[in-house]
Amino acid sequence: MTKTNDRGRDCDHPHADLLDHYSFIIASNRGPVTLNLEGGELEYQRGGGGLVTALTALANQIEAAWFASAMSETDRQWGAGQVPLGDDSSIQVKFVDVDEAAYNRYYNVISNPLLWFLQHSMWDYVHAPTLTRETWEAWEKGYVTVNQQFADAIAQQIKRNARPSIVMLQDYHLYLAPAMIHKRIRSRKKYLLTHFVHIPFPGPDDWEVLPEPMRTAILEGLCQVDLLGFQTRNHALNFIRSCENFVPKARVNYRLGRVILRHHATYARDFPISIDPNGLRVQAATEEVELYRQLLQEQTGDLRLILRIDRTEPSKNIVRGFQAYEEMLELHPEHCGQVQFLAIMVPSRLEVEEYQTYLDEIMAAAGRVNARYGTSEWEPVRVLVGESYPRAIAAMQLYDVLLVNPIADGMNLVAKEGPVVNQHDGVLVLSERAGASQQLGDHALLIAPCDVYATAQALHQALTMPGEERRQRAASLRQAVEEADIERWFCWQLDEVERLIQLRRDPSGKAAASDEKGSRW
Ligand code: GDG
Repeated sequence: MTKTNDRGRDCDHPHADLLDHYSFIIASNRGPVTLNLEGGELEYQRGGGGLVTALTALANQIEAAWFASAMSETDRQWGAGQVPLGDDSSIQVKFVDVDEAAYNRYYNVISNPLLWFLQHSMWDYVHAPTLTRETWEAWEKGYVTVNQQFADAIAQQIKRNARPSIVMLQDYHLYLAPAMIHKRIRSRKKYLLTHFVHIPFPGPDDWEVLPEPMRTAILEGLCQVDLLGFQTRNHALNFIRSCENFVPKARVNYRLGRVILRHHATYARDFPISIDPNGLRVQAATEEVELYRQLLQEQTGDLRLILRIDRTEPSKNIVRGFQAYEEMLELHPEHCGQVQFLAIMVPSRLEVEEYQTYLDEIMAAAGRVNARYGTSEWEPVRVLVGESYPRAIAAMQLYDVLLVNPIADGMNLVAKEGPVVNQHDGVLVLSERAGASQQLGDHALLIAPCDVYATAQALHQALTMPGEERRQRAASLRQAVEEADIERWFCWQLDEVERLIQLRRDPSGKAAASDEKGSRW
């Protein structure tokens, strides 16, 4: 029987002591649920995106307060409380009541059109970005303002917590919050700051495009974090390189993965994010998923299935995916009438002009393939636009080929979820610029995302691969995901957090010696 302590926690947990003596604070732009008020009844809908998938899997393990932007009047009025997460778990959510105009500038001018595009190297520099007076206003009266509101709310929570706090900030929306929290609470005895960057972190050449005051605020802000996590080792190195280039007072040490600025050390590490395979299997076994699976199966019939699941997001490279499929049908016409490309698209950021345009381009590219190759009996491409995680899981059970071809992606969780629930020994065709390729590349068919021809050949290779090779690859993918699941992601961070706490207590002790060895870096 598992031993539990007075807080109901598994005593055998490798970090049981840490979990018991610290309070956790998570902060991200988007919370784990969206609230809807339906006929006076409050409904909770699971939030979209990979960050939510990953972090909700942790909710079972830690007692945490999760700060997120209020997105609606319902969120604002509801304010704070415990929310259910689907299974038996729940988490305390606190909405930060951000001013609507400030939020719009922070999200729709700075975070997405500027930082997201910069970090995914998605610009055609002849035309973009063009920073205008509006951009500067959005920086000062949007990005700075919202970060300050988060920092104030978090600082208050740190002060309220009886135990010291471990603050886990998430992603590019909150780059300025660490320095602002530190301004509010000078003594670091009350808290330790971690920040995890879910998207790629480019090197100095990309950051150079941002005006100096913005770049400095971001990099110096991140230098107030104690433990800075990235999806890949390269991203962590890019952070150190960027500090070396643009923060003149920073002292960087590549061997230790450390940047020191004004006597404060920031450790940069790679913690490849993952999924909760058991939780996913439980969801996959629900009646709702079963019904979707039956429906999808009826619609697909005997056709082989190529699947992709993404937010309607330019970095996901959806249009080139259809072009590659079209090229495959041209090069290998034997697949005509035998295969269907199912694209499940989750609407995303449609308030940003580029995203609306991209959705139009997606529909046009799919329509083009259907117009060219479709017959009265065969629809080569089916696009399903809408939100339904159960439907996404059902589709993942059925694919023969999963196409994940982003131009750039921090990790890509679909590449990890698919192999866990798939029932057809499906082959993964994976972009070498997705973080997931670091762990899964050996067992997938790797492609350069801009190479439509090679992607077409990879799709053909996947569809014609002998059964035994499919089985082996599928088993290896599953194993790689199981071995480095979301629990490992969390534990890697806690290992480092414990080491940093030791280092604070005893700067010349054992933790310092492991620092010299570079710990797991
Ligand atoms: C960022 C980084 C990084 C699918 N359909 C629905 C739905 N999904 C789930 C998927 C998957 C998740 O959403 C999307 O994961 P990605 O990894 O592709 O995510 P991004 O949103 O781009 O997220 C990414 C991730 O953060 C985690 O660090 O991997 O690189 O860009 O789990 O199955 N979710 C909901 N409704 C659907 O219809 N709610």
